[in-house]
Amino acid sequence: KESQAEKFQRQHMDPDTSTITASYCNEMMKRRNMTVGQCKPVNTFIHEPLPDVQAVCFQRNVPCKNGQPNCYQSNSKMRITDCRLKKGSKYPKCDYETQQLHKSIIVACEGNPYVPVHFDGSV
Ligand code: PAP
Repeated sequence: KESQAEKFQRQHMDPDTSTITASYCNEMMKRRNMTVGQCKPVNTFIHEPLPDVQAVCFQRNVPCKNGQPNCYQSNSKMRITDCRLKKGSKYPKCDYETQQLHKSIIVACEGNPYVPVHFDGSV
């Protein structure tokens, strides 16, 4: 079974893509199985090395959107791509807007080893 850490990597990690095209989100949301059963409405991919993202669990502790205390904000801005379902897009035709950003990320961490399990947002 897929662990929470593996699920985070499937949903949010894409370190090696340098050129983000307009169809990036449509392709990646499908390839990473986020268009199965329903179109996941919003999702962010992170284009930085895995160790750099894992290190965020030991950076600045901030409150999570759901009020839990296990969220951390990256010291540095990271290259990310936000995928947002377009208005009027209806399953199974999941049509996403692709937006490249350079922002500080906030992740929730759990476990031993203490690793990212949820993407809480970017600031
Ligand atoms: P996403 O939030 O990163 O998009 P999602 O599929 O919602 O992915 O999974 C987030 C997981 O992080 C959830 O666990 P599960 O996969 O076993 O359902 C969720 O419980 C977990 N999690 C841990 N801490 C938090 C937190 N502070 N806020 C939200 N989710 C958290």
